[in-house]
Amino acid sequence: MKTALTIAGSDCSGGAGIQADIKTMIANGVYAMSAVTALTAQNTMGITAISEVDEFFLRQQLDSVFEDIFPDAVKTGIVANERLIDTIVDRLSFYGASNIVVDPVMISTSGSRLISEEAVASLRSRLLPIADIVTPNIPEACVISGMDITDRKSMEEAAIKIHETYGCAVLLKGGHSLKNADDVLAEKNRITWFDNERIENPNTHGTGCTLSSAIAANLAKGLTLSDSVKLAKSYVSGALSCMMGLGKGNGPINHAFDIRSRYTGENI
Ligand code: PXL
Repeated sequence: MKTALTIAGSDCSGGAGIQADIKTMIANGVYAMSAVTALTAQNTMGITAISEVDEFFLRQQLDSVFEDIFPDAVKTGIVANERLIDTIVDRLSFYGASNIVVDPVMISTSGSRLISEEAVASLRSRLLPIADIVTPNIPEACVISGMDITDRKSMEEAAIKIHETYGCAVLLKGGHSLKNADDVLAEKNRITWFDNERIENPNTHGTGCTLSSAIAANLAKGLTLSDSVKLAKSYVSGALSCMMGLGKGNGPINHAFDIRSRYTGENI
């Protein structure tokens, strides 16, 4: 059994963060583990409170996981302050973690600021250099690259710039700002576009968390980076296509869209 670890924040409403990550990892065939960086009180209408865990407790969680069930891949989500980022970088380096996927979460879809200015700086200077792949949306890529991103050409330039600056592969996601779901992957000596039909579902809560966790699960299974991204995008499209429609606001996607068994109550 391949294994993956998410280091991220809890979303009590189940659509994003740790909860989305665990559902995604299970649905993508790996054993899921979690180290919680923050607790959020939120639902599909927005976040009302965030409580960060202290760095010593995060360290205990990471040591507990790595000393026993070594993860084949790691994904990071919300890391709200520099002390937490330092702890993650220190522990992942100490254990020699591989297949590290960084979702550089900064602002929630509902507009809440999720990490401090200082944390953005240390995410760039410390976390990105140890990542295998970073998965910014356009607003996050603008912050990381310092560039304006307005079209495919500038997406490609920004992805290359981030790759050259930090050494990690970059999946720059077009979905947030441009009128398509085309993403560009910049790796060593290679640019790949993933041109996807945009699925007109207003319920997109947790899609970023889901994509990065699916990539981590696929890397854990031994797929190449570009195959991992391709399959992960197809998983997110499937989960969006169900038009699940839970909640009063920006609802979650259906992580279990492809799971049918005697236990789910569906006839097989
Ligand atoms: O999608 C970013 C994100 C990550 N982690 C948690 C979140 C959100 C956005 O709402 O709540 C816990």
